[in-house]
Amino acid sequence: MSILIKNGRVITASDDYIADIFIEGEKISTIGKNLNFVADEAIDASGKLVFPGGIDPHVHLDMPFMGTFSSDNYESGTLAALHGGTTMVIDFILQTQGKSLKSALDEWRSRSDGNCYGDYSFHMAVTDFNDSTQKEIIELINKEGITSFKTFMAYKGALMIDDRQMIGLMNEVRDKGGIVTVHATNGDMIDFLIAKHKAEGKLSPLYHYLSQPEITESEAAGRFVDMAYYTDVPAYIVHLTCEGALNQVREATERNQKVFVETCIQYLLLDASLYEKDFEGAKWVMSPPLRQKKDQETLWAGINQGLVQVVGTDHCPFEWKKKLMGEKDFSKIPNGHPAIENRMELLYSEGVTKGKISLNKFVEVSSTNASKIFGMFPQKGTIGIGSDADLVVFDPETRHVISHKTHHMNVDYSAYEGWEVKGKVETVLLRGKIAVDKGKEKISKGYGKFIRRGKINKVI
Ligand code: DUC
Ligand code: ZN
Ligand code: ZN
Repeated sequence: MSILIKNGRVITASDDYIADIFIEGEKISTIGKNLNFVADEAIDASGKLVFPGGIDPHVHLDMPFMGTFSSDNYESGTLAALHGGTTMVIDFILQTQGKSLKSALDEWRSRSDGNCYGDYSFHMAVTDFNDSTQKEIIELINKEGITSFKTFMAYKGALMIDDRQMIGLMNEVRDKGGIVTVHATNGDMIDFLIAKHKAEGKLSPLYHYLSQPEITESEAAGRFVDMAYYTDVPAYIVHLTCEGALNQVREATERNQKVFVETCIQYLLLDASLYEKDFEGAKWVMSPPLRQKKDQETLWAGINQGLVQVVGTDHCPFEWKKKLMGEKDFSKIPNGHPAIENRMELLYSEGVTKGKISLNKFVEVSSTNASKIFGMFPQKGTIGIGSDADLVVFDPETRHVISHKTHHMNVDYSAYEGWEVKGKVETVLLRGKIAVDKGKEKISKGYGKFIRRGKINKVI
């Protein structure tokens, strides 16, 4: 099977030119001007952008959490991702405290195997680091191609590890060639504030926000950065939201330390005033919570300063009836919001068309850097000879409105309902196959493949 994409404006993290792209099988085989190749299929991309398929390295599909499961499974979640131009996701396996990493991997595979439309990988969340967990790290890296290890500094009693475990894990992961990632918020401070607000009868979604002030994140980010410095492990902070936390990373650069940072689309675009909408604010109850306008400015600047390398989603949707579990107590609202389908178009529309980031930066933070940081480059995340033909043909002019009535995510509201975006995903190719064309899926469930990842470098 071959496909010729004609006359597109090809955008990578570093380039911007008009060319034809010839695809044979799953790979890009030739890029050039006026290619006179005979192909099984041709796509006219005149006037369109062609960029690498998005990589969202932070999603939670079919995840058991807070007494329920996130409402997108591997089928609906990866299909919605493709509709929005994201061809690969990295999901999180959660170890159950007291059990092995292998048993968690088996459990996650039982839900994901054969069910994905898009390509996927896993981060392994280590929630119980002990002598036997330690022995499993090398196996995951060398045998399974799972090279990133997530830690939680919050959610005590379920997911959180203490600093001693963190140091042990960091040493092991550094020695075996992986990367440690973190949900960096201070779990004890947050638990104290949640208990205080509940005791005072303050139970609305606003108090979810007020239980996780900026200091709870900046303190944990600083502690994590220090531990990563001490152990010299490749390190990555997920869903960083605020000025205080980014300043910890900024300060670390002064001692020549490099820590990778991901923010998520919601922290760039939405702010905490949404928690003032009474219970409707539950739509945006997530951890960390939305912050303030000054934090959005810091994050956009951080992207351009090279301090923030990745924009993900932390996609973790819950249907409205599940959010209602916390109607009388904000601490019972399942944390998370839907965005897997909207990330690329929102980032293009709000970032590129409004002059906040360049087109090259858009590609870098939505795809290329995640590929480099998590050991997939140049197979994924770029347009190059020999790379997987994961491509988006994008109409930069068409305007459309986001709505739960038209999205493909399995959730009955949109966190961006009514937002008008400029720019629309038109055709999406995944490993040389047209996966989505003008809103219609062209592949079947099971086409999505588990991607084994390589060892991690500290520099990208
Ligand atoms: N935060 C969320 O909002 N949802 C899932 C997990 C997390 O850390
Ligand atoms: Zn998190
Ligand atoms: Zn998450």
